[in-house]
Amino acid sequence: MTVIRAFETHEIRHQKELSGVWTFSPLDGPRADESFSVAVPSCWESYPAFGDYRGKGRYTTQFSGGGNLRLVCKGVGHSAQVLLDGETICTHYGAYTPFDALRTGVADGAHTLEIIADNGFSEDSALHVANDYHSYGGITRPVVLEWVPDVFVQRLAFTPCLGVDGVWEAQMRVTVTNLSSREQWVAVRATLCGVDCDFGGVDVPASGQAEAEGTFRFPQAQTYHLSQPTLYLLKVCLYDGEGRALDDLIERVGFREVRVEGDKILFNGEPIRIKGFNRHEDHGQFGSALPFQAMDADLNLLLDLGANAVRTSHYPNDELFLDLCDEKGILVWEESHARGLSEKQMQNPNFDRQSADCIREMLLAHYNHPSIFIWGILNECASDTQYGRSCYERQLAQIRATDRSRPVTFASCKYPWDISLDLPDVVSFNIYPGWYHDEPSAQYLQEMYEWLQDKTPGRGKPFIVSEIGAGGIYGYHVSNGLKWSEEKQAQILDDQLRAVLSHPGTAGVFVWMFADCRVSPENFYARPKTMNNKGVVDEYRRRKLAYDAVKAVFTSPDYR
Ligand code: ADA
Repeated sequence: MTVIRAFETHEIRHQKELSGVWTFSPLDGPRADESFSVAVPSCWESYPAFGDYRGKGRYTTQFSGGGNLRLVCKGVGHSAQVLLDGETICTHYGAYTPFDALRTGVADGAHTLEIIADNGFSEDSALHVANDYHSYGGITRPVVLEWVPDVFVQRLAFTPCLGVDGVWEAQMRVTVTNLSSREQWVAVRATLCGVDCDFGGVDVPASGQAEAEGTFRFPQAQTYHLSQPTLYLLKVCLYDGEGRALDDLIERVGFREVRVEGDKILFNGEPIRIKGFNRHEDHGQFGSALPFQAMDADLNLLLDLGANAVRTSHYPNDELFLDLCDEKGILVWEESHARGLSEKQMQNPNFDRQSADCIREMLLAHYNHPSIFIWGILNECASDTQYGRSCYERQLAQIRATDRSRPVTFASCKYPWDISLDLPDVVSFNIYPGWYHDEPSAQYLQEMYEWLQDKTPGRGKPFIVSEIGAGGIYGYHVSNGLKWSEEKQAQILDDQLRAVLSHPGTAGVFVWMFADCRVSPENFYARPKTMNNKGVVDEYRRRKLAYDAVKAVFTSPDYR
């Protein structure tokens, strides 16, 4: 079985992981309606017969039980229709965020669960489009079945804050759902760091939700430092009038603060210097459905490379990956889904709704991860047009309405035309000197920096170089300076990295990218092997010369 989270999320609520062997039937193409046994989670591209399948596929399994059932899907690529005993119980768009379906009073006995996944491109899909990464198909993250009582904990939001006397405090909000048709009273209590947190009682309206809020002090709490990432289990429990425990939810939290001051990003009051990597959820063997061990191995390579940060380009990641970042003290730039959309693509009638859903689901699911230090949106979209700007404005406002405890940013490539740099807290640019053009890195960066400071409202804000990079094909060795060789890639990265890290005006850099990834075949003409080959390791994590080049810079005493 797979691992769902890096810690137990319930001691009271009964959960059953539905990972395992399911039946898969493609609904389109020459093998339509044939049946195959497949692993869940997985991508259908991992099966030789479906390596390039684009369309719909039906996944089927059975389970037994009854009562109030909550089905949680951590990720289905990219659209899902979920059916219980033949009846649709929910639909969802977007491969990279979790969703759930609730069914009350289900009769005891055997049940059939079907999930129809669809990775097709059409006007209906504004975010999953032919792109410089692959929109894999299938149930790509775990599926979990939960038995919930009539009143249960929907979610829990934890916001730490350092008190004036140096003692950690936290504001907590518990959302409680009532499935029954009458109002219900419950008491809400939590434990954290040896403190009992009493939220009092809440009346939860029939078929509705209520919130319990409180701010508590934690004199024993140790600060979450990147070098010593101390994590605590926060256990919330609901009780009825007789003091009987009804339901629980456990989150894992850390006490730390992120703040922007002038052109610095402060983590617990100290300026951070980002030495990071962009990473796609992609692996030669597993597609986007990386197992726990492969995620862990990726992060171990990142640490070996001397990196301290990862950008989840260009979509929210599996929460298990975020759990591991929390544990290892790796900073995370988490990004909502969108890459390189033109103004016309942003005008797709589904764009606003699909983006807003993705952002909402990302924030609700990932709010408590201490490693996430910044939220990003809309990589390289139309921040240079009025219409595009209005989308950036809306999306940043949506994030700030939920989370004021982290800065927000977007990675732009619109130098020198960007008209949206007044909007984010942190300004970020993707640059490729030496790869897409020949201007020397240091000179190009300095020109951009002067333009930012002299001509834009981005002046004085922290500035991250969110991408630098160059292509290199694993095993292609020539020393005549030709592009795509490992030698040339290593040389360009060395030059770009030294230019960025020695520039006093930047808060740091994210290398594009960690590992080679597959791209949509529709983009193959600019991408040898139908891959984006800018990884410092290839899709099987074999090291290129760039690995040692980046490691040498990241670990050099010159760039502490
Ligand atoms: C962009 C983009 C990446 C990738 C990269 C490249 O900056 O953000 O997704 O496409 O360029 O490889 O050119």
